[in-house]
Amino acid sequence: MHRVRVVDSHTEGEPTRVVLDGAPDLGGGTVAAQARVFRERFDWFRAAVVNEPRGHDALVGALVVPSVERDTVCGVIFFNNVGLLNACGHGTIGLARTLVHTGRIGVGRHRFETPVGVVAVTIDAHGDIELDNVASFRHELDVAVDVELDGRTRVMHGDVAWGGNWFFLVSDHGEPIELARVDRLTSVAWAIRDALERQGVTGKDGGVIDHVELFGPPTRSDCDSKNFVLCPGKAWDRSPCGTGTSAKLACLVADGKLALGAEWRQESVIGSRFVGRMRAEHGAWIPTIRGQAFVTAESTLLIDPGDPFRYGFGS
Ligand code: PYC
Repeated sequence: MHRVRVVDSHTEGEPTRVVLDGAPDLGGGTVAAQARVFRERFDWFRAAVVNEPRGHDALVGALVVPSVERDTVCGVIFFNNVGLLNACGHGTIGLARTLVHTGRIGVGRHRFETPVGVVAVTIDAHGDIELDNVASFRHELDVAVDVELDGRTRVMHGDVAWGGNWFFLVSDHGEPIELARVDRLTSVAWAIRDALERQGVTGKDGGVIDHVELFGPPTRSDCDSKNFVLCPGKAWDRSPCGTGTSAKLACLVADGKLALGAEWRQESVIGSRFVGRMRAEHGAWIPTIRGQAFVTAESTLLIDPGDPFRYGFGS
């Protein structure tokens, strides 16, 4: 029996499963190098940890690995129902909350190595966690895409931006951002993703835009905007998405709509919230995202060699 020790949490509603023990040895080196080994040789482990029958489509995994960057607590590789993520904002906040829970870190500032750079968290005594994300930027402004939806073609516009993952940020989709409408929002965002692929719209250096973010007016009086974020495996983010909010901040600052240091309060489709702000550092823009995470389970996953569905199904 293969045993995998995990701690589950949610960050503003979006679940994270941190793998603490029982993962395959990825051979050390940088976290980016370990992520390549994970992708090429151990996809079965990814599927076993986050997919059915032990997980579900919205669950994001976080594999704790050794790191090489100076002063880092550890490395982390995020993954979801279809593959590896470059980075994950809600997942980093969930990782920090989990490591507080296990006693590995406490109140203060801590650095983690990810495949796309070093990120840091600051944990305060009240439970809020602030993430200093990787440098974020807008790559392209107001790109028109022909979206095939409801049997016709609609032109929509969006910005291409990086916040640790590649995002297409759309405001002229015409859809109310409501929890009761997530199936419709998923169809719209997926159709936009198809259009990006058909038209060859990518991030810098051909980076695949695998997250689509739809914006609308906030429902909460203490927020500036509400979003719906569709992730690469067609699951929607319950939180406002840490990397997605970072990409949004980059666009707002580039447009002159948000001053450096000013707060942006991003509501999610379920009504949770991240508070973000941007600062300039060494010629780059570094977003800070604040939110809360809560531990929901400590468990040991069992992978039985005799179980025909031990790695899930369909992949
Ligand atoms: O919070 O960055 C994030 C994220 C990415 C995918 C799901 N959540």
